[in-house]
Amino acid sequence: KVPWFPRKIRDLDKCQLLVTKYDPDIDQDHPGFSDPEYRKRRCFIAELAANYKEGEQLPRVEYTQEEVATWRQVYQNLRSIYPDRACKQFLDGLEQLERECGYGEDSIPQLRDVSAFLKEKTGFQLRPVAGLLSARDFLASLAFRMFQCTQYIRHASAPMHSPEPDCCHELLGHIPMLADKEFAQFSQEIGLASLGASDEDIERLSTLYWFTVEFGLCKQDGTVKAYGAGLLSSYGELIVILILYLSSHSVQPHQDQTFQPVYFVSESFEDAKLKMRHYSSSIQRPFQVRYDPFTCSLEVL
Ligand code: H2B
Ligand code: FE
Repeated sequence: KVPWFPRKIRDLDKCQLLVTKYDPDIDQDHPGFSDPEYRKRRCFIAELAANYKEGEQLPRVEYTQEEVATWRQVYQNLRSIYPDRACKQFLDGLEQLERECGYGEDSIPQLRDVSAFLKEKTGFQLRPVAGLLSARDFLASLAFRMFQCTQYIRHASAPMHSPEPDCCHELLGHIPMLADKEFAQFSQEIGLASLGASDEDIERLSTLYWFTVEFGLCKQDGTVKAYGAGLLSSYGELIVILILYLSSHSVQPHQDQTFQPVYFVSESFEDAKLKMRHYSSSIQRPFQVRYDPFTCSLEVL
């Protein structure tokens, strides 16, 4: 039996299954675990996402001074090492965001503005999400060029690493890459491959996603550069990628708690895309899907 999957963009309202194990309410190692004020604030912002319905205006969040100060620290630290460590597509995307979308250390960009920016560049759009989304729902939204974005920010005591995705991870790690046409295409293709797939295939695609979109490195100009969002939003990881454990067939369970022990280095984006296509063609499904950009819906053949 084929698992249910969304056919039109409005169906993404039903793709909201969260994984709560890294929430500050549950994970004792979360830097905000023993800070009730932080948990309340995170909960308030997550609630905006939980109540959001497709087609509505994206909620704006009035960030506090403390939140902006955390953002500033993250931005300054990471921004200073990007020129050295990030791939060209990322740097190009980030520079456009700084020029055209108000990216900078002084304020946390609003999802509404970022979504409008991306829509013009690659057709990607954003919707708010209340926390770490299940792999199936997360991947399904990529099929519609929709990226589900958290809107709360990490705890002020740990600006350099967060156990769960937060707006620094999304806005700095993921968004600049989604402004690249080729990468946007790659992301949508992983999404399309996931629709109606078995739990085992979702697990495999999720691993593939993990070693590319989250922790991927690629060769550029004779050195190794980062394009994975988990690296680009974590100062420590971006620094230690010099110490590489190279592996090309890394199907390993991932860990969020510490740094990644294994990285996947691709020759180029093109190469990563071909490998992903090769892999997704091995997924057994009794149907084919085609995305219709005019109606933003799927044709199931
Ligand atoms: N949820 C959110 N909110 N942000 C992500 O970047 C994310 C996610 N990544 N859920 C997904 C899971 C990824 O790690 C894969 C598909 O499991
Ligand atoms: Fe991510």
